[in-house]
Amino acid sequence: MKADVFTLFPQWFDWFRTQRHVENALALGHQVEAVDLRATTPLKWGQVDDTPFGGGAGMVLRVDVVEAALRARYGVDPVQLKDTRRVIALTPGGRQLDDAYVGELAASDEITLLCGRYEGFDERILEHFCSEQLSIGRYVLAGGELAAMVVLDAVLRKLPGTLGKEESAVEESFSEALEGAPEYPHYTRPAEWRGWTVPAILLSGHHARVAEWRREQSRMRANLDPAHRPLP
Ligand code: 6GU
Repeated sequence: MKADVFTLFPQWFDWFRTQRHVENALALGHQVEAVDLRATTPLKWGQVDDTPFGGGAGMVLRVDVVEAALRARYGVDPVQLKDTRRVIALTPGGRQLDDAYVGELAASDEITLLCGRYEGFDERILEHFCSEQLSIGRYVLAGGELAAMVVLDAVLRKLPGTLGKEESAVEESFSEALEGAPEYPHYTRPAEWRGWTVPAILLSGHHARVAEWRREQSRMRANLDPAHRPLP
């Protein structure tokens, strides 16, 4: 996986790279690169955004600035670029991120994430340079950077070998292995604390029965919690 993040705040991603599973992914040869939109701006004084036509608050990321950044990076017209790789704009109104979407991205060799700032993107960026728009939920962030980190966190941990234990990303909340249901409850030592005990089945050593209990618990959670309905 090679992920390029176009941003006005590339240094934010220095911290992101120090996260354990991100470090692991990088050590395995995966790449996360923050590309500074300001570095290639065709405008004097390093300008990257401008006031919206028609008036209104805030600033809008310019189409010429994003075109220059994409061209410099990939050496092709960004209008064609989006046909050969996923160029994803991070917008509050985009396709909502879920486990299936994360899986699609994790299966891609290369992805590009575009972070808007201030009021967002000139619409022509979205229309002509992007294959899609992605949102991490129905609320508004001040910029796409934190959303990009959420996406990359979720995507990188799906790549084989980035988590401590290989199978830990398979049977987890909302995964196909659990039929889209939330994960079953976990317990560890001490087996009793303030009179709070652990389900006896987990201490029994019967692996098949433990697996059955977990599936049952997961299904129960899916039915009890309307926010965690199973996949259709
Ligand atoms: Cl991807 N960007 C911004 N700016 N706000 C968001 C978002 C993205 N997803 C939810 N809110």
